[in-house]
Amino acid sequence: MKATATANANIALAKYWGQRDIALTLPANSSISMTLDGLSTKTTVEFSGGLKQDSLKIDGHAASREEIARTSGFLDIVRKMHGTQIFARVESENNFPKSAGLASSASGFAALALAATRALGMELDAIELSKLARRGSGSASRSVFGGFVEWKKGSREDGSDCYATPIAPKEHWPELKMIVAVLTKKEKAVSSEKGMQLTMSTSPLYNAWLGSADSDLEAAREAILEKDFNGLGKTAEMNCLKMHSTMLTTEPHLIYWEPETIGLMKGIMGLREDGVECYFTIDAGPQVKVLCLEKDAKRIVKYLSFLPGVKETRVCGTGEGARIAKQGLF
Ligand code: 2P0
Repeated sequence: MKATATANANIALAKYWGQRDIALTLPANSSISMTLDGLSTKTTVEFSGGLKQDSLKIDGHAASREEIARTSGFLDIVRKMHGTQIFARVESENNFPKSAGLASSASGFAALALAATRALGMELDAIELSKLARRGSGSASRSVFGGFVEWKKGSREDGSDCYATPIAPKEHWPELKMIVAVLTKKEKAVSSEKGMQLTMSTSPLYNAWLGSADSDLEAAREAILEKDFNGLGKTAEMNCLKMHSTMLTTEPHLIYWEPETIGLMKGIMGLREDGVECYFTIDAGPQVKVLCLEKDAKRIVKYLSFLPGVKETRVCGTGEGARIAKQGLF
């Protein structure tokens, strides 16, 4: 009745923004991501007949009411699949700040999906696990797999064709790195789910986003398969700016950037003008991630450390998918 799983965060290179079905977490567009080796969540789940409700600890602290409600809602789906009604004790640890645009919900729900199903003795295949993780957080469907991953939006109303699959394993492109620059450890004010709903209903640019999502997806997939660094970097950076253009033009405006975020964007563009190949990408938060090749990573980290507001940098390679861990958190 107890199991522990670890999953890594992922960062999208062709991003997901918008849902065609909120209750089932079905996206309006497909997306492609890289699973990162440096950012992970470990989660232990124990179901026990004696519990009167689910409990949740994150990073050693009792979770907020909203976090418990979201986790319980997800566990209800697992309980329904299994045909049980017993509650669970859940503890989770991130090796990076949660809810700050570093994809903690992706690694968190991928780890929870695997740990919770195993704790109940269920052995889901990777595609079923991806569909289940998706119900907790859309991007978690991608963290089930390592390497480079595509999450297909699917077309069925019940979501049965909406899951992630690997494009290339983590060994495919070892020279590719993503430098995560942490600017603030504050949690974001507007959740991605709420932000997406506001964007879809109010941004005049949202249709343009959907109109170019498929061509960005194709370009990113092809660049990954061909290991075309500049092709991938250009596609990812432009795709990120298109997504943020829809956020900026949402009512009320969704400005996930801090002044230091813009400083880093300009810094990366400046480095590129000086001949260093690197590209930025930013999610629903202020942190900046820099796509680069291993040979340039040290120089870029040094440069970033001189820019205002950079608290921490981590050089990440492609990581592995969700897996069972031997050592539990309790
Ligand atoms: C992505 N994001 O493709 C896009 C790009 C953010 C910007 O998936 O509410 O993690 O955080 O659980 O699915 C963030 O949304 O939702 C996301 P939350 P999710 O990575």
